[in-house]
Amino acid sequence: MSECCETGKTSQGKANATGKFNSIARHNQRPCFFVNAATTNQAIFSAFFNSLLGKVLVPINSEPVDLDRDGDLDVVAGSRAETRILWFENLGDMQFARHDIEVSGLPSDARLTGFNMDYADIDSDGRLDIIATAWPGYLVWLRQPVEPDSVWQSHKIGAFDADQLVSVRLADIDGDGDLDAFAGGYSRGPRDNDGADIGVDDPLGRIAWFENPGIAPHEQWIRHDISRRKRGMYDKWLARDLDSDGDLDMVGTRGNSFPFDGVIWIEQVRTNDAQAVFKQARDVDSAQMPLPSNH
Ligand SMILES: [Ca+2]
Ligand SMILES: [Ca+2]
Ligand SMILES: [Ca+2]
Ligand SMILES: [Ca+2]
Repeated sequence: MSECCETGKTSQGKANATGKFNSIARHNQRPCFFVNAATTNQAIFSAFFNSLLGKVLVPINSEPVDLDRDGDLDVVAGSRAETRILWFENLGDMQFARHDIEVSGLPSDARLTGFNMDYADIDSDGRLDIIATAWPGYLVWLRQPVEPDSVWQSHKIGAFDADQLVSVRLADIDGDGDLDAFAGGYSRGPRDNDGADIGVDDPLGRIAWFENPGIAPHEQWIRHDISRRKRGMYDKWLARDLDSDGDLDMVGTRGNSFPFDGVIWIEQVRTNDAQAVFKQARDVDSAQMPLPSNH
């Protein structure tokens, strides 16, 4: 729509049924749209200005986060085609400086694209770290160095083996005071049926969480599998105690599984007695599957 809205440049307009004045203006040959609150003389509509932060091939994610902890929001981004993550340092006055994040220690077949990331100071050294998905199936912790332009060391948190791990959310799942990682996978078979030839070693839709080992977070985190089915693209999670019973539940999205796609919540249930780790909401759903043979 418009890249310019400046009151006082109105060239045409008419009052609507509420008595408020909707105007379309043209300023410097660029159309502007704004609403004037005639009764209160207070603006009720804000303009949006588009500024270019940087240019990458196939940008796949960008998130505001104070990565250098200097009190202002920077922007962390990922490029799928360039297989890199980067951040735009907030210099003040809405000026930003691009920094590519150089990472070492990734598994040899890992592709770090920044598709999903979360942020926390995992090792309590005062510097914010990044937890990232790395295709095909890795979850990695990237330790921020003293100088963020130096190399970030990668530590493998865990993996989904045959499955494509695509989502992560940090949350204290077990309530022991440290942040765990909740993750989801992306089934790669047919999206509208289970596929008769889809087997246990194909990339399927998995949900699991990784338990933070506490004082030694550089060690591999224990994976707790929740669900694995033929179809499901679980690519976003939020942690909230939805039922207010004192433990964190997860709100997520599910795709690639027509007609079962949608928004879901997974209730955490704690009991002293052993029970199944997952109970599905529907009687009929995509088939549950065992773990792959190389799990
Ligand atoms: Ca900052
Ligand atoms: Ca840190
Ligand atoms: Ca925990
Ligand atoms: Ca709960």
